[in-house]
Amino acid sequence: MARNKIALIGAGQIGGTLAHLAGLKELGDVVLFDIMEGIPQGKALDIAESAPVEGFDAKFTGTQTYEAIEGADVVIVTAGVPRKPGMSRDDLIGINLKVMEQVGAGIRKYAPNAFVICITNPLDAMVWALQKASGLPKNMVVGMAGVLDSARFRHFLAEEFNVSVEDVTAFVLGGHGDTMVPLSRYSTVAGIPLPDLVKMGWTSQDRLDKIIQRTRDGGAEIVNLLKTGSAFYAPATAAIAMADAYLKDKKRVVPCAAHLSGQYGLKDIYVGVPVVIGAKGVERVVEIQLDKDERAMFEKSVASVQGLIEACIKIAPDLGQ
Ligand code: A3D
Repeated sequence: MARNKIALIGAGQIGGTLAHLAGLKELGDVVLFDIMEGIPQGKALDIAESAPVEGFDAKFTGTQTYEAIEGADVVIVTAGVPRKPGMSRDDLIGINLKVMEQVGAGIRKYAPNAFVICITNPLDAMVWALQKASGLPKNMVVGMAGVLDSARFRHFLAEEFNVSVEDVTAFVLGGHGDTMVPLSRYSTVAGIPLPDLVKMGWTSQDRLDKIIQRTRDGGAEIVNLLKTGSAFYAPATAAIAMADAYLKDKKRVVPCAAHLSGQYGLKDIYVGVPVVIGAKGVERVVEIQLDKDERAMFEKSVASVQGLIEACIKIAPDLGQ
């Protein structure tokens, strides 16, 4: 059986980390594509040279040509620019939309059967544009955000309760951004929902609200610390978990920016919802019941994603067809 092939479009901070993780986990051979000459080649060689020490077998190739991604099973897209302190994710739309059009054309030509995971920001609008530009089936194109956002929430909760991160589950909905909707009643410690933990005196509602806000601002917190880019270790890990679910047909239930065609009363939009990922890509969108407050927060988040998609259509009217 041939090894899987994983194409990484964008070999920057996240792209390099993705390549290293894909190697360590032996997910397959890795092709790093970037417009910057030497960067993907240098990272590919550096990671290949770590393989004898770690003891993993995978081939790493750096390239500036789309032909090299031919036949990829998974494509993970980080191409574009990240934000700097003071910038919102939405400020990136002009540059990154053009990048999605180029990348989409490359995927359409050389990797039309791949499962495509978009990470480029502003996430929900960019994955929408990437699906349109690539023409791939909607269930085969997803955005990574919810796995990262819920991992941030889990980390903060585990610290608050002084328990293992493994026993904390967290649930977030909506767009990746300031309007994301962390859902307390579906987030648990070993199955005990957060509102019950407040009643049990493990934390106060006030402290929980602060953790929720910190989760929403999780990306900005890291941008402000790094000053020269945005988070890359946790975003890469999150996308690799999604690739792994697809390649191994794990049928994992994870929050992703997925295409909606009527679910949650929405059409032709990508937004963060729980989905099942298996060998057929997004195999199912999980529709949960939202209470009045949750619905209102979700609608606010959806409105902000819709605004970004409209901005994309203004810049590139063809995508709206
Ligand atoms: P960075 O280290 O700058 O890497 C981006 C790479 O893309 C660079 O090496 C560029 O040369 C390359 N690139 C630019 N244009 C093209 C093009 N047309 N074709 C191919 N490659 C190109 O950024 P990063 O890796 O830190 O972040 C990548 C993206 O992910 C940014 O848009 C971030 O905002 C985004 N991001 C998203 C999340 C989510 O949770 C969704 C988290 C963190 C970062």
